[in-house]
Amino acid sequence: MHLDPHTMSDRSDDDNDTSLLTATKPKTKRPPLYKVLLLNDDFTPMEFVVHVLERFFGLNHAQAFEIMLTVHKKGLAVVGVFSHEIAETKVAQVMDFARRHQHPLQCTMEKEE
Ligand code: TYC
Repeated sequence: MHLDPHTMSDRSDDDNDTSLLTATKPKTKRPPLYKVLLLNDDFTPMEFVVHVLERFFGLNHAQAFEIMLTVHKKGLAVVGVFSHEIAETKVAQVMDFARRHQHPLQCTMEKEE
């Protein structure tokens, strides 16, 4: 008597618990990336936009001119993809530089899906 391993009083409770398994699953997710977008307007000079792209995004003159033309023709373009903190810094730098030169240039960021 009392030798059956599956009676309620003897059975341990650790072989049918999924919450422990899910709680210890390794997390390998990388942090999200953010696209920095430049928007077209009718007033900011083309040369100013080219300068912004060279100065804050490390593009050479030909690359900067090409992206500026894409924004001018299509309305916007992705000018780089960064961590949240770096993207915020780039947007702030561009917006501040444009404001100081009294140009209406707009720069925004959005999460990359
Ligand atoms: N459309 C502007 C012009 O014709 C040039 C321009 C390009 C403005 C890109 C903003 O993000 C921009 N002077």
